Amino acid sequence: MKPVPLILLTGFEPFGGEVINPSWEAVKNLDGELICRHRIKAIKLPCVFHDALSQLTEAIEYHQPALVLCVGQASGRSELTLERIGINIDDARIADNRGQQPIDEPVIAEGPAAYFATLPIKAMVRDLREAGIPAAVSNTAGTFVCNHVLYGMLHQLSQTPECRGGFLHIPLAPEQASRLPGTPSMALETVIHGLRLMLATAVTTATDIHESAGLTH
Ligand code: PCA
Repeated sequence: MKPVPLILLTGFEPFGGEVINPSWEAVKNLDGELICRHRIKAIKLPCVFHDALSQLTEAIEYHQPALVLCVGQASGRSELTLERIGINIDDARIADNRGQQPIDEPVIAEGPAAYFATLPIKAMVRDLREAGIPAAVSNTAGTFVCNHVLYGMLHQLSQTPECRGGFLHIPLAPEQASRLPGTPSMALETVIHGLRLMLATAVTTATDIHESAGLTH
C-alpha cells in the first residue's frame, strides 16, 4: 500500500506579550485529520529567528510532506491572507522570544532576494471567498519571524519541487482584539473552517488560476 501523503501545517507560539497565538490555536485542531486523502501533521514553532526555521527544516526532512502551510498571526489584518512572497531580510521591530532583534540581516547569506510561494494562492483565496470567508493575497509577510520562516522554507523547497509551500497570516482572535479597540479579529472556528477549505484547494489544484490580485498602491 502506498503511504498516505502528508500536509505539514505549522502554527507559532505566542509572542509580543500575548498569551495565545491564534495560529497555533487553529492549527492544532487539524492534527491527524484527513483532507483529500492527505494526512495533516500539525507542529508548533517557536517565535525565534533561526530556531523556528531549523525546527521546520528538520520536520520537512523527517516527514517528507507533499505540501507545507505555515500559519502566523498578523495583528491589524482583517482577512485570511495568503502570502505571495518571502524576502531575504530579517528586520525586527520587536525582540523575538529569545531577545534577538536582527536588523537588516539576510535570512540566508548568499540566498536570492526573494522566493514566491508555490501554492495556488489565488485559487485558495477564490474558494475561501466563495465560502463566505474574507480572504486576500498579501504581497508582504513583513520582516519578522514569519517572513524568515517563509523565505527559509521556500529556499529549502527550491531543491524539492515536488513539495509545495506557502504561508497564511491570520487576524487576531476576538479575545486578543477586545483589548485593542478598533483592531480586527476573526473567530477561531472561521479560521479552522478556512484552513480545511484552502488545504483541499491546494492539494487538488496543480496550476493556479490567472486572476488579478493586483494593487495600485
Ligand atoms: N506572527 C509573527 C511571528 C509569529 C507570528 O505568529 C510574524 O508575522 O512575523
